[in-house]
Amino acid sequence: MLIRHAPDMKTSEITDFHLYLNRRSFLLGMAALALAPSMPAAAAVPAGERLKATRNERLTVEDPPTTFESITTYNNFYEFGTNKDDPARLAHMLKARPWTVLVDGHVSRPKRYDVDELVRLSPLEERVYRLRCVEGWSMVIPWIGYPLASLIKRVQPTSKAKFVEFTSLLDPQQLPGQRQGFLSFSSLEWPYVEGLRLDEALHPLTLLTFGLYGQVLPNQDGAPIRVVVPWKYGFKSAKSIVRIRFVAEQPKTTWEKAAPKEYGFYSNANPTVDHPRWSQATERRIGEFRRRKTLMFNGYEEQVASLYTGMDLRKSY
Ligand SMILES: Nc1nc2c(c(=O)[nH]1)N[C@H]1C(S)=C(S)[C@@H](COP(=O)(O)O)O[C@H]1N2
Ligand SMILES: [Mo]
Repeated sequence: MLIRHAPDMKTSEITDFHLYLNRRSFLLGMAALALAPSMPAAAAVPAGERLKATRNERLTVEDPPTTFESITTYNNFYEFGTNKDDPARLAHMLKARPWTVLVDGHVSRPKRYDVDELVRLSPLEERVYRLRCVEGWSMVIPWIGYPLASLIKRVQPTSKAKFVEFTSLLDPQQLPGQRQGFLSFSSLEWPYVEGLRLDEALHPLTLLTFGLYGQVLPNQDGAPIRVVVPWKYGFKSAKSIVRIRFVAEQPKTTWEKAAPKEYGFYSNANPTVDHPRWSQATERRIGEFRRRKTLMFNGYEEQVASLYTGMDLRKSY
């Protein structure tokens, strides 16, 4: 996101800083190639364990789903590298089970959950959602999960809880992108941290996911547990979560810390608010040729606009 050029970008818009990053990326990439023991070639995506769910027709979009192949081979998961095919190539390094998630902070019933306990906490639904990446591409993904609100109600936030912070796994052994010098730039702080306002986290569209396309989440898509917030840019949907913390202050997110002018806390998909370096008016749906118009709140305006009444979405980008 920070480095890759959005398709709409003009060369003149690329700052020296980003040119520097790209050159550095290339050189480091060459160095890594020279040093790395022979990496396994891109393996075919293995068939995952089945995960049963009931389709929620009401909250399923009509757009045809992106192919399983694309959903699992074209990814953003910087813990494995910045190229779209890095996660599919390297995500086998992640051990998604056993796995626990600490749910704590301002709640009456904090608890460390085993992920398999979380899977069974509430009935699993299949919901086909759009995913719009801030870089200008989009997908349609049949997720399996249940509303994050079900878990939130279970742990009972206190009146002090105003925001929810999501923390992804920190483990350079399993996540090579967290190793010193592996990525082309050092501007990202690990672990990956994201956040939502409590009312956004409680919104019925916000999904805690464990699978997609009828099977458990492939590692590259955020196994074993990932939050999905379909009206926001993709980076708000943190992968491989180990902690969900209820806090009083707005969390400092990874991308906000890296480039505050480019990636705000809200990051609602909005065709009328451009990224400083490119337009957000259109997107390329993976698998399609022509660009589509980006929809306000990624097409979920009717359901979520009321969360933001009275807010200036240019300021709270
Ligand atoms: N932990 C973590 N979560 C992450 C990311 C990441 O780099 N690390 N990338 C984000 C971005 S930028 C996008 S667009 C989506 C991509 O999800 P997908 O690869 O399943 O399509 O994951 C988001 N969640
Ligand atoms: Mo993204």
